[in-house]
Amino acid sequence: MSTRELPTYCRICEPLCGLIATVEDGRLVQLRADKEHPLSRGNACPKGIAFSEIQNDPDRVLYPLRRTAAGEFERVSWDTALDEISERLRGLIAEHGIESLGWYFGNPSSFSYSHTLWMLGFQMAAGLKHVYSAGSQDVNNRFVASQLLYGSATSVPVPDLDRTDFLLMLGANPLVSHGSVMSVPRVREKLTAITERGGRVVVVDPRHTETAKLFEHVGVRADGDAWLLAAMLQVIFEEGLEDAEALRRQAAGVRELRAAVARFTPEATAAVTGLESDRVRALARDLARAESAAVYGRTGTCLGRHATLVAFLIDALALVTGNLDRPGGSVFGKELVAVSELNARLGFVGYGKNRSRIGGFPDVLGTFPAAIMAKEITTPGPGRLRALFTSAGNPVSSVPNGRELASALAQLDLFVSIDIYVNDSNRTADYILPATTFLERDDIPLPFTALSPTPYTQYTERVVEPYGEAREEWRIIDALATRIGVQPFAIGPARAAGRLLSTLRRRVPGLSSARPTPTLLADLALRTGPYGDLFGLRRGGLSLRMLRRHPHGVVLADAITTGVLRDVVQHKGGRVRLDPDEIIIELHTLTDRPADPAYPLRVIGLRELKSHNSWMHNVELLMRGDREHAARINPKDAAVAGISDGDRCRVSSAHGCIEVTARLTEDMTEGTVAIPHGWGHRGGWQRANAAGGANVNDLMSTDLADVERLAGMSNLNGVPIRLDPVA
Ligand SMILES: Nc1nc2c(c(=O)[nH]1)N[C@H]1C(S)=C(S)[C@@H](COP(=O)(O)OP(=O)(O)OC[C@H]3O[C@@H](n4cnc5c(=O)[nH]c(N)nc54)[C@H](O)[C@@H]3O)O[C@H]1N2
Ligand SMILES: Nc1nc2c(c(=O)[nH]1)N[C@H]1C(S)=C(S)[C@@H](COP(=O)(O)OP(=O)(O)OC[C@H]3O[C@@H](n4cnc5c(=O)[nH]c(N)nc54)[C@H](O)[C@@H]3O)O[C@H]1N2
Ligand code: SF4
Ligand SMILES: [Mo]
Repeated sequence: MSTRELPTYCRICEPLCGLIATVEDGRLVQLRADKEHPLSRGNACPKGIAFSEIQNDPDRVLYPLRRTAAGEFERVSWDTALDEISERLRGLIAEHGIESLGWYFGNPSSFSYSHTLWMLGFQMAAGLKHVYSAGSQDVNNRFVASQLLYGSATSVPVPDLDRTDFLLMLGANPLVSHGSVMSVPRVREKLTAITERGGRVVVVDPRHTETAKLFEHVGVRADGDAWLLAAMLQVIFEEGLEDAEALRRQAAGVRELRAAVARFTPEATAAVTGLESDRVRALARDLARAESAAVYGRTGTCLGRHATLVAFLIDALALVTGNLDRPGGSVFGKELVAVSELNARLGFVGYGKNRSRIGGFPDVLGTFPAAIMAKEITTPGPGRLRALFTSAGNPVSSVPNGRELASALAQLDLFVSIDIYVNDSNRTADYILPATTFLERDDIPLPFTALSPTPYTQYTERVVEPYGEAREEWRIIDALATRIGVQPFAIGPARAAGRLLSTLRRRVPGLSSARPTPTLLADLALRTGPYGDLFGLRRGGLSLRMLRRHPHGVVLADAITTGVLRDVVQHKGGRVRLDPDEIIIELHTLTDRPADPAYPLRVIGLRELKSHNSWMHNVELLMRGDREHAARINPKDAAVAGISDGDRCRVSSAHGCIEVTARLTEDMTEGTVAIPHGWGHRGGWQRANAAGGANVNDLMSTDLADVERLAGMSNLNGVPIRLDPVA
């Protein structure tokens, strides 16, 4: 028997904690935290450790599955599956064109460089239009705000946690989520260090969260952030607290922004924010006067009705107070691979290059709002979505109006899913193709270096061979593409990458393999990137070979370099634009949702330590202790509705209704109810199915008017609801 201990890293969420995998005869026996990882230093959460149960889960899909006429799944060979799928694809493309083909890629895809690269290569080479992702339920508003501010969608500032004196955090709960759109192992320590050195952390959240309990809490009303941020800017301008020097140096359009926020006094906004005007005024003054301050917002600010505006105002507030691109402020990390720069030059993906057939929404980095996917399937006419692939996604559970989507999926001519489970979406797929887990593939976290206040990276080989017949997504995409005559990295804008590759192949010994592979592309991108070894020209620079010699990861710098705004901003003149029409118009027209006595409360999301979106409810270690799906309700709201702790209650919105257990807690501000997403399972995962609960997204709307206009964000927070006791 051979036992090996292999360093790798966790790819469930963004800190990417170092792990040690114990492998016996090709099987994973255990995962534990890696003490030698330079940043996570022996820290990992229960989900990371419990991933061994997913790796070894008997419910995993390990062989290609085909759905029979009776609706059951049967095992088929890879060749059968790929041949049949591509034959049907060729038929559909011949009859309806490539526009009839679409893809939805879910959250775990962003933790696999090879999946992302091949997906993008295929999308561009095939000219796919119907591309959707978890991004419209997560972060696309952030990219659009960056496009408007900086002219560069992929340039996103992160809070400089190690040096800041004041962190204003809106709609984020890093004590549970472990941080998002910032890659920070041991995030709790980083946050408490701020207050330990005399600084402040202020958490703006309708719920008194785990994070808010450690620091200062501002209990904003759900979806009130745009008003709060505008009011803070109003106070700062009115009282002359802005950093005039920074504005002169960095910004254009200050006057217009100042005029647009003038009506948002703390008094005028108090009813919408639920906050006393004195409190908002003091917060604005304190932020402006802090030695340094960072402003950071996450999903709580991304899923309301004004998500792009809110993301925009978050950075505007940092800039106006002189805290953008300076130590301790909101800072721009250096990318491991110069994606933003390359994209600025070659224009691979951007914002508003295309419009969706339904609703005319602008694309965000090549993707359309997932909220319209169902209507794109069911609405007849040219360009109708007829064949859909999902990879690493469970959209029925994660996008608004799950029931509508489930019934639309059943109308597809062809539905293929690449996943590790039969989940709540692909249970009606024609084929399910088994993907490898992250332990079964090599990886390098390409996008995350720029999001880490301490820049670092790590390369890992696979630690076990794929179980059963599981295959990496890129290989599946490659095989399908080849069979329908599409070559990722050969056509369209991707040709540039292909050309670069063939030039380098001629010059660099060892780069001679016939087809590009992810490892080859990653090595190339890394070596020619900002930290790269430039094929020997830069001593100590990065290459995969160098990273293989440091299997626990490499810290690349002590801190993010500041003073880089000129390089970040792509607008002519090199200044941050504070007055884009889209934003100024929205500020002028901003109105609160009219009160509806039928739905007096608002629902928001909630993440729990032992859940991960929809896909870790099959893990025994995480489900112990009778976990159940529950709505968190303020006791006063519960009393009005006639509901007691532990009761079953009906939650209704104008769009649907679900039943869940009620948990009364003073943690909720009055008027707001929190319900986790990702429950109510009907997949092939036995324990998850048995865990009960409901799909909270059945309450959410896909009406075009409810999809945020600028970034196509789904409205999942602050949605009006009513509570009723269940008889
Ligand atoms: N109401 C409400 N809805 C929300 C949110 C919310 O806060 N409130 N949050 C939103 C957010 S931020 C997100 S990111 C989305 C998530 O939305 P999705 O990405 O659509 O859904 P997940 O639950 O992450 O499901 C991931 C799927 O990938 C599979 N999987 C796991 N690892 C791999 C792998 O390595 N390869 C492959 N091929 N498959 C794999 C899992 O089995 C699972 O089926 O949900 C969104 N929905
Ligand atoms: N344990 C665990 N960790 C996770 C995940 C998970 O499912 N479980 N999911 C991962 C994913 S995909 C993501 S994107 C990240 C998300 O990372 P975070 O955004 O940090 O995670 P959340 O816990 O959703 O925090 C959002 C907070 O916003 C608050 N909120 C809701 N509505 C509003 C509002 O209108 N205004 C304000 N100001 N706040 C509001 C909620 O109460 C909540 O505390 O977490 C990742 N990490
Ligand atoms: S916090 Fe947990 S789930 Fe996230 S990367 Fe670390 S170990 Fe994995
Ligand atoms: Mo997410």
